[in-house]
Amino acid sequence: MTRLLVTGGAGFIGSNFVHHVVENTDHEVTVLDKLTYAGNPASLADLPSNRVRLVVGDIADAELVDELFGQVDQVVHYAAESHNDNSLHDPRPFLDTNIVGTYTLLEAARRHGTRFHHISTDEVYGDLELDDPQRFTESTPYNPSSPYSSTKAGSDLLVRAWVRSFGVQATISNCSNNYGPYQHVEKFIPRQITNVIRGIRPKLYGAGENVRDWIHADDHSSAVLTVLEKGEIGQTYLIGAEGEKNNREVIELILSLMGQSPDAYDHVTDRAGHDLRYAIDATRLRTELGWKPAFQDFEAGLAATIHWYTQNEEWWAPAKAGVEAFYAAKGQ
Ligand code: NAD
Ligand code: TDX
Repeated sequence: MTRLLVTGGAGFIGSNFVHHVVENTDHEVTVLDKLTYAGNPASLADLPSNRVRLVVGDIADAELVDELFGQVDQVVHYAAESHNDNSLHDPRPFLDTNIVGTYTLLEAARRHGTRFHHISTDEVYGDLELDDPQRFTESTPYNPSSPYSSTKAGSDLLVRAWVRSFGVQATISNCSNNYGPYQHVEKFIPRQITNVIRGIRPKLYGAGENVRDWIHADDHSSAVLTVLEKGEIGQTYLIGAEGEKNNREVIELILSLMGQSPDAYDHVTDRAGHDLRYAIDATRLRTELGWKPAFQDFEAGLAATIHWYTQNEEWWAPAKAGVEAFYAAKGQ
């Protein structure tokens, strides 16, 4: 039995990871989460209290972080400000959490000698042309575009420096776009699903040619567990499941799966600096660590996600009106 500290475990991917850990291991989990607008204790509510404990606090609180590192064997660091559109509106919290928060955790990992896994994103590599035959690999140079992705890139570089300079026992993974249950309604897929449920037309930024490489959050979780168990200290692993789709295709598929006409959506103001395409080559993770995704069929995974939002309106309804007001003020 391993005692895990999961930062950001009340957010979208962190809570999916905690469910995955409870179902597939005998680990005990302490979640450290500030419960920002993006954190929701209801995402952990059905988990056994003898396996999962929630501590409400900030990863930049050095005293609290030090105390918690003294109680666990390994740390998985999901906590972040995660939404690009918010980072264009107000970048400051992204610096405080993604940079200073990660620094605070690394200092504790250094003091305690704790195994540390840092969760990051493919957005640190910038974007690709639509017809570029190459995909991102572990050696692609960093070239982030937004305040969000630049602070994630900064946090990755801090981890690498703490490994090299101080011998911190850390690994990094950079994953592509996740979908699944418990994702905040500000994000693309849940926003469109809940729009359709509410009778609002889905909103596509610009022409919708932008490509994202979709992976189910549960496959992200199994990949992270694999890296924790078999990853080599100091290494970076890219996580992806060959899920490239452009936004127009995704919005049309959501509409069709929900029994609507596939063209019943609006084109709205594009995102400033909008990255064109992300695409992951996960060869290292597959060949060196033997990982493979369980969700191979995007349409089936999306249908299950639509079903979850249809069945769990009380989970997302409190955030919906505020999110739509934020977007409406920007013509989105
Ligand atoms: P999210 O916004 O849904 O959740 C973030 C969680 O972190 C929330 O529970 C929030 O309360 C918590 N948090 C924020 N600031 C905190 C602080 N200072 N102290 C403690 N807790 C704090 O984000 P997500 O989409 O689940 O992303 C989780 C991680 O995965 C992030 O590091 C993100 O960069 C990375 N990632 C996300 C995706 C994606 O598609 N969403 C893809 C690749 C990587
Ligand atoms: O209403 C919308 N309409 C739309 O066309 C929204 C909210 C988004 N979009 C577009 C923008 C993107 O091209 O959909 C795509 C996906 O948008 P987001 O859900 O905001 O995700 P993205 O910006 O790609 O970033 C996500 O994946 C990488 C996560 O939010 C990040 O945390 C992760 O690092």
